[in-house]
Amino acid sequence: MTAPLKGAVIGCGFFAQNHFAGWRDVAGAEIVAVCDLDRARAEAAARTFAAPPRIYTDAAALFAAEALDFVDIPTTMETHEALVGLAVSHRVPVIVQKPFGPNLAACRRMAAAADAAGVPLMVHEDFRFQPLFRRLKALLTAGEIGQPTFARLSWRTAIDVYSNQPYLVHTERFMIMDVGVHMIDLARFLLGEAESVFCRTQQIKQGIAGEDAATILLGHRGGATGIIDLSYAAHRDPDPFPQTLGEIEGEAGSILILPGEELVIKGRGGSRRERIAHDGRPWTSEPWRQIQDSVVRTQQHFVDALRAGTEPETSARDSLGTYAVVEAAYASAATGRAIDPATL
Ligand code: NAD
Ligand code: 89Y
Repeated sequence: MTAPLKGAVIGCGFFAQNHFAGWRDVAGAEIVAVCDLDRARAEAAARTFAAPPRIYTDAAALFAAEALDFVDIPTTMETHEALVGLAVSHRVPVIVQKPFGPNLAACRRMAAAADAAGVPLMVHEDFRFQPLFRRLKALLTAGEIGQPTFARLSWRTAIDVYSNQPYLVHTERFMIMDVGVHMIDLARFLLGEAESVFCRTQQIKQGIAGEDAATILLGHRGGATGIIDLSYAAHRDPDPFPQTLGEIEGEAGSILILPGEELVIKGRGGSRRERIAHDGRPWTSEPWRQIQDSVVRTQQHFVDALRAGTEPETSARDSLGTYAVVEAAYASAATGRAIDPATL
């Protein structure tokens, strides 16, 4: 049997708890070291493993001491360029959480550095690995609804996101960076690249630094129109967090994404409903289960790609397409004009 790949996790905060649980379920990898500026967080993380990993508070010391096959970086975006640069300088393959970087220029610098060094770099973009979106993609690929003509991806909630992720109060590029990146990646995954982006942003909650709602109109290269609507200030009963709802229409049918991970399909195979099942992992819980399942699938995809020597779906190179749309959305919101991401 091939030995498991040895990995380290840098960043042991809120969302990293899902990464630790996820790594325990991934085949072909083991975590040998954890690192956080806050020693208590790294120690707590180490205690969650049956074979406790070594503990670091300094990423440079971690890379100097450990022989690693990969590093996982679930820290916030402003730290990514320095940490990815460190990993690349040690020729250690990286999976880094979304948002990839705070702007397109930073994303391009990270992608170029990894490319020049021949070091694999993947963005942990997990929504497309949710079983629901794998099923949706399979239906589109099979031609169930014909050529897509329209899609709406909707994320509207009023959960108190600020308790678990307090840095979001101070983030100037907020809603589009935090959840918009997931929706833009999904739109590219399902409908292909966008050549026109129009966006309007709103700040509804008082006292935060950035936008907490955004509506983005996409013109896709194949001719389809896409709408992405996002809000952290949408008061609903029941609150659908963290579900992405919406619909896709094609020349021969449609697929609705309803609450409860239900697809309503009218297509070449007739009309029917499908409910998407969870993976049944004992450590997942509502309302996060849909995202938690996708964390493990994202990590497994990274490990499988490393072992096979193939480019992962959300490689740095591919993700530049997502972050060009992000940049275009902010530029559109600032100017009131539609922007072609290819011009940025
Ligand atoms: P957090 O602030 O709770 O955790 C980040 C941790 O990184 C902190 O403990 C901090 O001390 C540590 N850290 C920062 N710089 C470091 C460095 N140089 N060396 C070592 N440790 C360092 O943040 P979070 O809420 O866990 O979010 C982390 C990332 O995960 C964000 O980018 C967020 O957008 C993303 N996220 C993704 C999803 C998803 O579904 N994919 C969900 C939630 C959060
Ligand atoms: O930060 C967000 C994300 O990426 O997924 C869910 C989240 O944690 C809160 O909406």
